[in-house]
Amino acid sequence: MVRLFLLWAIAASTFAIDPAGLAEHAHRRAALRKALPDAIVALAGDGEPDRGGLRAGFFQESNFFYLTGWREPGAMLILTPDAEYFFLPARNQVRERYTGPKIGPEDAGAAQASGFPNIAGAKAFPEKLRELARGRTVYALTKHPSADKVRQALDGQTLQDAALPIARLRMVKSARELSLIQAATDASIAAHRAAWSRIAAGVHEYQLAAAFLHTMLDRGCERPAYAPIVGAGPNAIILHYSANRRRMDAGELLLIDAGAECSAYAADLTRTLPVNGKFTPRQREIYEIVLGAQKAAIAAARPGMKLTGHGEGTLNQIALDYVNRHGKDRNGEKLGKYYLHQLGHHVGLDVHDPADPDMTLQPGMVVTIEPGLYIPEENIGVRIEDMVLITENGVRVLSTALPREPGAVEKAIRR
Ligand SMILES: [Mn+2]
Repeated sequence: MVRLFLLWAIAASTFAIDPAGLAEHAHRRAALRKALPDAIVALAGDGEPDRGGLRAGFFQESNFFYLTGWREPGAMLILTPDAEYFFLPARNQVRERYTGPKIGPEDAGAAQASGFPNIAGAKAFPEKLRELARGRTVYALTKHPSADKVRQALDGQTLQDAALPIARLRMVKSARELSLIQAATDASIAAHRAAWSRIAAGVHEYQLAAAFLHTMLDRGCERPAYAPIVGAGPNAIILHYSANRRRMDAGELLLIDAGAECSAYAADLTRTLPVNGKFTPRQREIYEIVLGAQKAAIAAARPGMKLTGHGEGTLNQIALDYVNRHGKDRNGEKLGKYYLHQLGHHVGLDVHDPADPDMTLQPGMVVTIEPGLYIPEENIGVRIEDMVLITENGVRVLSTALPREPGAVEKAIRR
């Protein structure tokens, strides 16, 4: 009994209650309920990880986290046009010996910690959902495994996908979110610089990944936002290379695409550097074309533009056009065929944050702008990626503290 009491005391002290955060999560739920009048939304958070979870630990499903801020497994949520229902699993003393104390539906303090005045046990979820769903459209995260709990309860009723309505809310960041994204960006910049300090011929890619991970974890970030990409020479051409096994050599380009997740928010940054501290003339020429394409896209970015796709009014087209107007490959042809991926994506709780592809850029959105050129026959892969906030009349680049001009990059790694 004493032992359990101590565990609860620890739980109460480590589950930080943030009133500003709780108010913001409540505000988001209200906005979603308003966006879906006459419908209900039923969401299950991620469950307690079993065997697979040993590697990664527990992290909440990001839509569920966005709406609740809840960081413990097994919780469920139902939103109706005029009410909210929150469900927590009963406490399990055996499991708590493995994964630590949890807050159960009957615990004093559960309402204060969650911001939901009435909390039911998870066992009550199916029956409550059936009762509320009668004669109404039901939204759930239909592509996420947690929707199985909703399907089981509703047996045969067609579900609408809640992903897009929630994505439309997630696309525009609050002031609080922007400060967390800036903090994740700053930690990632420090971690990139730590990796840069180890660049030298003979060093392995994983040693730079180690320096990146050490610095971001040391600063209190939870995990990398994605597997760090450290690719030298031919590996710089592989877009999502993450084996990080190669020994880098003088004369090669090195591409580092790595970002930290801090207080649940992601950052995503890429730089391309010369292993021996000096670009060859051809490497520098391609680098400057990619940088020029990025600057052209950043200069044109403002509300009303589209980030991806083709045609007038899209930043991706502006970057591609720039590439096609500058430089040539070995056969004297335009470089556009080496521009392999879209210009960027939204960033937030997820490194590839969900987005409505039909929506144009609006103030408060955070996106990456990351043109790249990948020329296998020349062993040249260059990508330059920055985090950009869309403002009322343009953009603010959140990652200017990480050098990107070719001379500044060379200077930063020269020893
Ligand atoms: Mn990216």
